[in-house]
Amino acid sequence: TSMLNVARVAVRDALVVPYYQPKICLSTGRIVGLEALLRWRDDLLGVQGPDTIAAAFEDLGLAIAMSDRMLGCIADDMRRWIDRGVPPVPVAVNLSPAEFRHDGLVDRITRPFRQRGVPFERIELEITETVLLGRDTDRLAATLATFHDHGFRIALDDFGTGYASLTHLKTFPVDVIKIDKTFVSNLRAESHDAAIVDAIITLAKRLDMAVVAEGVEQDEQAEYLARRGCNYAQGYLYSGAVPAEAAEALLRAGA
Ligand code: G
Ligand code: G
Ligand code: MN
Ligand code: NA
Repeated sequence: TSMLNVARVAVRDALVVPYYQPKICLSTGRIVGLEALLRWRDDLLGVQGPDTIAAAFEDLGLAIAMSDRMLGCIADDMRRWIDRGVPPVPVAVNLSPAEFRHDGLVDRITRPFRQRGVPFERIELEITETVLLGRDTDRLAATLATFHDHGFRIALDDFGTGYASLTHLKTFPVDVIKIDKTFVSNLRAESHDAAIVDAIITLAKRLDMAVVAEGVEQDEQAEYLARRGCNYAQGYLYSGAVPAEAAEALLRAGA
């Protein structure tokens, strides 16, 4: 069955595409960014997310190929938006721990954007704390500093769910903290989650970092976050991840 899986994956590789979820400014309500999220359009299964496919790709040794395909598609989409005069916003790209185990990461990530003349300043690299786990810290700091020097922004994803988060904030060139959606989903004033969210926002501001709340589904959550000074929000309240054409329409309408 493993050969069968390899074959299926190879055949369907061309169906892996980025969808884009808007990032909203909580004070203006405008779209100020997009996050590229991997999707697999399958005729039988419908649209599938990373939960079902990413692990399979990784097991088959195709994590890098999948990432290269995502980056190529994202760079193509951004080039097309520039050419069509779509209001430009930064696009966030998720990097997996597997990618950090391979050499040539900086070259791999920069090439598709350089080839298409997409400015690196428009790319935000999202890194989870699991990427940082068990890695040579000095080497990782140097890699992230190189990305930063190129103009990429660095975001710490799923913040608060990982390990030794606070050390990472002073060791790595972090521009953005993304509050994990588990803290946002039960956000009520006086709750433990509210205390944690408040603390993350305060921390981000003191460190001069932007802060994004993920998984915002209700008006009350957005209002609470805005009141506390959270900069940006993503979530089904605004939009899930949508195909490139729909993202383009959102940018034209809302940016
Ligand atoms: O959008 P969704 O719920 O399906 O994403 C699930 C998880 O998969 C998220 O944590 C996200 O960070 C991760 N993910 C989504 N797209 C990509 C991608 O292109 N590359 C990597 N490495 N992870 C992704
Ligand atoms: O990279 P990251 O793990 O943060 O990816 C975000 C994940 O959260 C994606 O799988 C995305 O589809 C999902 N997501 C986005 N908005 C919402 C939301 O409002 N609620 C929930 N439960 N999940 C969301
Ligand atoms: Mn993310
Ligand atoms: Na996240």
